[in-house]
Amino acid sequence: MDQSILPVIETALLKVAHDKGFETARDRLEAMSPQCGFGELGTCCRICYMGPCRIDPFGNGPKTGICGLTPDAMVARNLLRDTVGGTASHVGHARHVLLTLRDTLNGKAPYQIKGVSKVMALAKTFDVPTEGREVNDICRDLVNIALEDFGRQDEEPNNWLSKRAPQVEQEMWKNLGLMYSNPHNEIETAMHATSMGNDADPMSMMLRVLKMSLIDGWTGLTLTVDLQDILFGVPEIAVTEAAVGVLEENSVNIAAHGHNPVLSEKILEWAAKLEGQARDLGADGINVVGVCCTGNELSMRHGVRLAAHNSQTELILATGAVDAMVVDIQCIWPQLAQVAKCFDTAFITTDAMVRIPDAIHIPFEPHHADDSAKEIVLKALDAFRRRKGKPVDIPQLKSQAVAGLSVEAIINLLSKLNAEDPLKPVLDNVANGNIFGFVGVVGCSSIKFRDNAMTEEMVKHLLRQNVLVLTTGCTAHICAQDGLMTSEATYRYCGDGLKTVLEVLGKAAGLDGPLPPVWHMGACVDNSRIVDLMVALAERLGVKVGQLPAVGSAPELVQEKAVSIGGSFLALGVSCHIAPAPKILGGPMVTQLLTEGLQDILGSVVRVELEPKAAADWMVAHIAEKRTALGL
Ligand code: NFS
Repeated sequence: MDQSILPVIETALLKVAHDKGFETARDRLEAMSPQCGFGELGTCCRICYMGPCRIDPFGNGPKTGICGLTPDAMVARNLLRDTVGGTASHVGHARHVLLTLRDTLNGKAPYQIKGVSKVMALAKTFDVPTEGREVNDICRDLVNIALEDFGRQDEEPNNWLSKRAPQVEQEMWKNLGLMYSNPHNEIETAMHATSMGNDADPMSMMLRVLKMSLIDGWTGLTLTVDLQDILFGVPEIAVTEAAVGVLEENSVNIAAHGHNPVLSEKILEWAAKLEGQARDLGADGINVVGVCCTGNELSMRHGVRLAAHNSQTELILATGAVDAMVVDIQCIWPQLAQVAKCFDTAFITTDAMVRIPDAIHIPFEPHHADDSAKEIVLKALDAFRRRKGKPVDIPQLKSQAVAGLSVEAIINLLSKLNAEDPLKPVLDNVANGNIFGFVGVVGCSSIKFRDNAMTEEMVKHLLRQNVLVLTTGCTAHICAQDGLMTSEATYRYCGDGLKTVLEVLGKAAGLDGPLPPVWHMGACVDNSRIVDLMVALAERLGVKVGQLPAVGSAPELVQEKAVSIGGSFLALGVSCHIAPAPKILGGPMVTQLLTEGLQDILGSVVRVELEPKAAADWMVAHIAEKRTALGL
């Protein structure tokens, strides 16, 4: 039996909270169980005020909504609204970073262009001339190309989609009418189509789900990451640590939580600048730690240590050791303010869109980034002064982790094995079976699956069968905390083939041992990095992305964003495992479409498996089919 570390960490965290009398999300879930069956099946509609309507899919009672809407239309409409929520979140993030970059170039925001190599790479993609030009000028052209996407009122295809997405797949999307122009218009149209008395055709709405997912993939994720790399640099391989034990009793602990590095990068900068003031207060220093996806961003670019995934956020506050938790956007539980209130912890919201009762609100916008970041760090120092000397309860548990595996970092590493054709060593090892296939394990952490250690156990089953795991988001936190991003994990969990490959790569990377078997590729927006890597492999092989021996998995789905990300994988022809079941089972046609029918349209399917081994077995079998089709 493997000694898993993460269950020990989570038990310790829960104990700290319960010993102090806090109720946790698990308690709230239990009090709410069983959850609404209509909601779970997707056959609850509350869009108009004749409703709410509920349809029992087992045939008891009404067969349609009051307006006559069928169960399939109802679940498709609800699913479309989920993807709109997810896509709007990522597109909003993209636009915020875009405007920050524009303002940086205009001298109105205090940031710099750190990713010159990314500017050059994108200039090539977008045919922007570079000869004899300043980096800022080249960058300004890229910004204008991106801004054009948000202003279009014609039907010309979106720039980021048409230039960044693979060509063969674009043909397929064109034939299905999925190409988009202005993401904002599509979000508006989808909300309009799903309001009362418009689209009632489940198939039409499912096509919109796919279109929305494409917007998520190419504007929400890819554009965001391209621009963040320009502003903050392209990640390089770095060693870090993960789990609650990264908090330090005698340091000013600042937990950066949310998604947008435009805030957290500045917090990191100001923490370094105010380190002296912290020491004057008797602290060992300022300890910035990362939570959720903004934590992933910081770990990827600076090796900042990771403190908590999403379902641990309230638990790390219960240690009493967090002096400030500063948040930007998305995945922020209102409960956090309530826990913080019981300690000296300053819980600080910064975005006008994220106001939480009992939080301290310090508006943060890029033009005045330095003033706000300084104010926030000073608030943390203040909180430390009040906390100093009081008992805290930090479980001394953490794991080492390798992070920073951007596509560029991976290619750099592979170049050491084959400078002319860096992807060849990977493809050779795929061909000989040392790498059986790839799984992108992405998305959230869910209290519904933490007790069966869903993500980490599933990953171990995959590794034993020589499947290389690429991860982002909260599943990256889970893998990091469980020690799966270490050389030791390669020895302990990998099949012989995968172990051999990782040993060679570890040597090339100058590590003491093999490369870890689970590659930390970033935050949820960085799923575009996984896609970029798959596209590069497919193009090198001369096949479609969907033909690769690769699968996506969101083993602990929580957020709407994970639904639209899953859709963007499906649109590429990459099948996805998911748990729990999406809220579609009340619609037989929609369920059939996603679990089987999509195969004929896009070459991908959705599979629901709630147990780690069953999930891994399905993925391995699916990969085996892809290998056979490729003649491997
Ligand atoms: Ni992704 Fe990040 Fe975590 Fe899920 Fe939330 S933090 S963007 S949505 S919960 S992985």
